[in-house]
Amino acid sequence: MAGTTPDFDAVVIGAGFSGLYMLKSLRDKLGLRVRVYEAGDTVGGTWYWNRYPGARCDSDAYIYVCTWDKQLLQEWEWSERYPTQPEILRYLEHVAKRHDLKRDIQFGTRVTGGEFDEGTNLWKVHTDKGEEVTARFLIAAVGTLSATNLPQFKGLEKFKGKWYHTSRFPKEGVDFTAKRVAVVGTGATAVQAIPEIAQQAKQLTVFQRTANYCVPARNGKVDPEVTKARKADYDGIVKRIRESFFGQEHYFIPKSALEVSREERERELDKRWDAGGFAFWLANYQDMFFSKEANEVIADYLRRKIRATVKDPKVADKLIPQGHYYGTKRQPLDTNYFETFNKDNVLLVDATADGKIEEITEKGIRAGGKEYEFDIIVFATGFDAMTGPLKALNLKGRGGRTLDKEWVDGPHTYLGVSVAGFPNLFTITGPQSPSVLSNMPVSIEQHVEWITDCIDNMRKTGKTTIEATPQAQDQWVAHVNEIVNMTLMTSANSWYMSANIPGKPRAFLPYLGPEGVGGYRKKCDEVAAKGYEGFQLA
Ligand code: NA7
Repeated sequence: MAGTTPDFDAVVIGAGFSGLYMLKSLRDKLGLRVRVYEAGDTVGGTWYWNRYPGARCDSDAYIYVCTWDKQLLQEWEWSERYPTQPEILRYLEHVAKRHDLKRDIQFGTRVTGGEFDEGTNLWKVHTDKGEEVTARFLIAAVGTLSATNLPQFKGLEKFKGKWYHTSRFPKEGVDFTAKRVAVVGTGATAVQAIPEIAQQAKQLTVFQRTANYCVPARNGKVDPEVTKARKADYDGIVKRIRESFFGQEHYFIPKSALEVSREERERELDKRWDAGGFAFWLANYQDMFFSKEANEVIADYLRRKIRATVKDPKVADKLIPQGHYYGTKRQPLDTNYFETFNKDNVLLVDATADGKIEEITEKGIRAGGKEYEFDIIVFATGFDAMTGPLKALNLKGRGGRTLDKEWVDGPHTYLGVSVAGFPNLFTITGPQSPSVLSNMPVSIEQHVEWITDCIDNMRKTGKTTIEATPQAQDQWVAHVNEIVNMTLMTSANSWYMSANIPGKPRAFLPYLGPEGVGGYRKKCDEVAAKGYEGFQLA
């Protein structure tokens, strides 16, 4: 019966940036009864789980914030350009306290399943604590990089030392002093962790499958005058990042990298290199993501930087990326990453082809026919990105359909916020929305506000269910793919392309719209203005 009163108006899964704001909006703006389930024992999401050495944000802190709390924008003082994990966690704790959010969050509880009941039009949600509750709306605020990818290395159970995945580090930390340590992986996480671990460990061996184009973070204190000016201009900043391409104050150079002189190009690249951060990636020549030739001249600049930094030319050769275009894999920001390979206690193992990791042994890792001995192995092997955390919820939509089956060839969503056949389910920063290709808080806030308005609208118009139509979903999926197929992004074996997980169907996971997050926001607003075009409301 559609009239049955549910236990909650909405269940929100996850208490990171997105879950906290979703709770705040539904509870304090709309007055709904909301329950948040969170597997961790406090708030934070990504910033609760990722405690590895060197973990820090790599968007500038002044835009990696809850822009919905204007007073806090003025009050909070970040200690550095890119705050560390503990500092961001403190910030989110403060947000939760300030808005009295914890009273509606049940911690230490993982959602293990959910079914949409077509009789009552309610979601029935199950947890690992044996609870079963009903809710009108189910909102996945589960994050995009939260399902840990631990490759199935043969023999891991035999290893006598200690091993950790970067996304599940112990709270008390790990002491690497006088230890022989392996790091497996060289993505953005490893690039942050390796220089830190190398400072402590007796010997650090890095197993690299794919070398990455890293650019310097240039972390440090922010000039107080700059901070003051930013605080005075926060309304302007928020407007600009919301309308921007990547949710950042970065803008492409409106020229081809090939139409300018070498001198001019070097000057522009130097500027971005010296500024540090994502400017090199996201504020480069506009054809960098489209033209192989334009991409090549920029990649050449980065290769020269690696050679200039790494003393041993053979090691430099190994650290120079091969086989993918610059920018098509997630940009790691580094602080002394390449310099670290100049240290006597650091060894780089090329874990491709001949040096492939064969197995974990009692003593360490066998790769390329050779056994390396370790006290500690750190797996910085990433995540089953974007679709992984959603599939892990074991949701059943109409007719018992599952995301596993519906997404057998990659994600199918409408706007990345809704899935046909799963009424009243919303996915914050879900697959096929800008999400990981943007500054996350900007995309999170856009989705939360859109979902809040949608639910408010449904209440005012007396609707109980909303679901994407299969036609609108098909059109959106085609649009997402059509746009990205015009770029170089699809050529890389990146996690954006689902290529990091064996057997995961190759598909581009986020949305790279022609006008970025600004254009995507406009599109979502138009959908709402047209009475939720592409959705069926009942
Ligand atoms: P990433 O970027 O997925 O990096 C994982 C790394 O682990 C990467 O170098 C992988 O090589 C490597 N990897 C994965 N599986 C294996 C196996 N089986 N053998 C050897 N090496 C392997 O994850 P991160 O945690 O660094 O970053 C994820 C995001 O979190 C980051 O982009 C930010 O948005 C925050 P590959 O490149 O796949 O060849």
